[in-house]
Amino acid sequence: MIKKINLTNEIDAFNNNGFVIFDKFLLEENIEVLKNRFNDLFDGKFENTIEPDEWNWKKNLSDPSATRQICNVWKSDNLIRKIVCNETIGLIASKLMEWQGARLVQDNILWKPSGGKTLGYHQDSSYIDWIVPQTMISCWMSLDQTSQKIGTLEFVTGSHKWGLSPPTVNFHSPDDYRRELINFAKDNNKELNITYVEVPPGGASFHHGYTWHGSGINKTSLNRRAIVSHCIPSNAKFHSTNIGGTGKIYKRYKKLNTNEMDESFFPILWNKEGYQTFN
Ligand SMILES: O=C(O)CCC(=O)C(=O)O
Repeated sequence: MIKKINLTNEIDAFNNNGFVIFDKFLLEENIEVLKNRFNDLFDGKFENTIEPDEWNWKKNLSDPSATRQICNVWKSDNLIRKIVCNETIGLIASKLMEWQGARLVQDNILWKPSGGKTLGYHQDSSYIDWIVPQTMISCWMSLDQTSQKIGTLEFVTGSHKWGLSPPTVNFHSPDDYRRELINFAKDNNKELNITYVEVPPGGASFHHGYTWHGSGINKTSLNRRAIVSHCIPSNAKFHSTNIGGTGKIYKRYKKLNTNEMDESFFPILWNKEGYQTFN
């Protein structure tokens, strides 16, 4: 599924920049299969008949030029589960964040068609005040050749050192996808140095949950599709009271009388004892 990777200079690069980019990550043999799977999933055809937790874009109902997104597809599709729960992602996430292990908090599949609209700049960790500690790392895997022109994912270099702001209000299709970022930079006297994730099909990036990121309009005639595995520490717990951001959906998986997270809903990808929920 995923190429084995030995981290060398990437740990320093991640600590300095708040992200790291791999040209080769998903094995080539997966790419066409996954593209076909995207057609089914966005048509509402789910292998396990279970519906994903968030179905933000629905065919014939939603804006056809919006970036299409479905969240927690791993529950609906076994191939997506094998990708987003892959132990290599958990291992790299843990090494970069210096965690004892990593678990999946949520996945996304994203499809930005030709002319597809923006995703507003944001910091992923701002959406998880319902988790302790409020920290995250995300692995973004591309099925297509990406470029600035296709509206690829973009990061503000070093912005993981800027602390955490409240969640972005305009996430889906804002006219000015950098507005909240620019306001923050002005108010806090920060310089913006933007890096575009330009990778071949199967390339990937990992970004820190505090790293500001977003993406522009797809100005090409081609599709831009990606799969994202958002990870938290394997020993993370539910916050006993907070319910901001995505908590209004995912806190439904909190059991009575405990703040422990159940691996049935938040699977372990890798931990230093060698355990994985799915292998
Ligand atoms: O693919 C994109 O444009 C945005 C992805 C994103 O926000 C993420 O992976 O956290």
